[in-house]
Amino acid sequence: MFYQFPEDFYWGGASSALQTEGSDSSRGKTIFDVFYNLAPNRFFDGVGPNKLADFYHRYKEDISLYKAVGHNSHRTSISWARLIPDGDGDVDQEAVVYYHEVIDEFKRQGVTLIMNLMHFDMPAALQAKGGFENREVVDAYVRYAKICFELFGDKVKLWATFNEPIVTPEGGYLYDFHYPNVVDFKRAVQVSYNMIIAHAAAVKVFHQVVDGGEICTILNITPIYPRSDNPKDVAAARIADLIFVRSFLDPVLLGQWNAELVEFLGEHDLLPVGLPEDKQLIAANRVDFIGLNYYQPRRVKAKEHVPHPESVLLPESFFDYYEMQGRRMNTSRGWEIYPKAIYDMLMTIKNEYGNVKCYIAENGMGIQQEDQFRGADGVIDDTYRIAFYKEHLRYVHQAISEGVNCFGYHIWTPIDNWSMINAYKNRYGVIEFNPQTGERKLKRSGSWFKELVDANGFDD
Ligand code: BGP
Repeated sequence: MFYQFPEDFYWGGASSALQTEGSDSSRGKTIFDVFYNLAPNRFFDGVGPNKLADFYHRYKEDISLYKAVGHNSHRTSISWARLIPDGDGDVDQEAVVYYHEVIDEFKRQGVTLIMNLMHFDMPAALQAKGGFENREVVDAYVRYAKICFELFGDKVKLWATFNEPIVTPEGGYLYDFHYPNVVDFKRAVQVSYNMIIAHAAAVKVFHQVVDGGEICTILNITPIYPRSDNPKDVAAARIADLIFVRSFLDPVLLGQWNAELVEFLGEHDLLPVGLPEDKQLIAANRVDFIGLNYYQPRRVKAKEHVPHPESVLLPESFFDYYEMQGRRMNTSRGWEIYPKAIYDMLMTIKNEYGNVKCYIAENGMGIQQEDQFRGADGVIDDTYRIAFYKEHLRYVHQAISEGVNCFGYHIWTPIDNWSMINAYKNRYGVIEFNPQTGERKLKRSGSWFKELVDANGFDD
């Protein structure tokens, strides 16, 4: 069967400033520079945010490579700390020139840009003031957003406020995998709340400043399933769903907080502090479309012993092997591969959120020690990645045929890149990047992706 996608479908990939540009110029410090200085051993192989692919100097070549693998669209981000090194002060003019050049180059090469404002990379100077726990930092974010819209809004018409905003409270305030390494549920809730306010205020400014533009946020609303029919597991999965999915999805799409979540937080004395006008701000500033990142589902089981109320909230990640072509993919990211969840996620948007326009903003397969799959011709023979994409795209296709308003599919990520704490451990690219030599080289999946886009679909 041939899986045909709609006309003008957005095929492309995603990246972020912090993970690609490099810190060798005047960029201000971010929380990842601080974290790396404090604890380099928390980063895979001790590799920090200073060893990057140097998109900052090589962007023309890299955009050509995106084209070479067929991409007609791309999402990246502006580095807040590059544009405004201390987060809230002077705008760096070198950065303004740089981003204009990058945007122009995307246009010149015919790649439509979706520009994101923040991809986990809070400026260090603002984190020192409390990060998103501090309402003044919300104002600094809105100022940053406005500056970006004013500078670049006549050239870029599609924007995003955040990539996976839940990761900031989840990693920085709950599970200790990102700086500031706080573990405090109440503070995590306050950070989430303030980020939603920041988002809504940025959406408001966007519509005042950018003519004919559309703005989204990009959420990893990973579908959540109970591990069994046991009512305790079902109840735990519902709580995880409220916290990790509905917390952002409801305010950005419905313009209101999820009532069940508010009740739950109230019962556990976790309610955040806000201002009376916040409700109205959220209600009046819903997104124009939504970006959806999907990697793996969450499978939740209730803890048997619950010493603290929050313990029940911690879903355990589920490890699985991926069997493909006789190879046991135990080198993979360790994330379960469950393609149907991408369909479930899209159907949730259609059935529960008014079928708002959406696109898959990240989907990809991270492989460790990928070098072992290099063929005799020197090319990484990542047929497993091609199979992974096909399995997910079949479900995206099915969702579209059932009426989901999905206009694109972006992979994470075109060129292997550095990642916050995991550095170069998991390789996702359809183009190989060698961190030692700086060389870029198409993998087999890169050539396949180009064929996919040229045909606007695939045969299977
Ligand atoms: C997503 C993030 C990306 C990227 C990806 C892979 O959640 O938006 O920035 O990091 O995950 O993560 P990792 O490289 O840690 O496997």
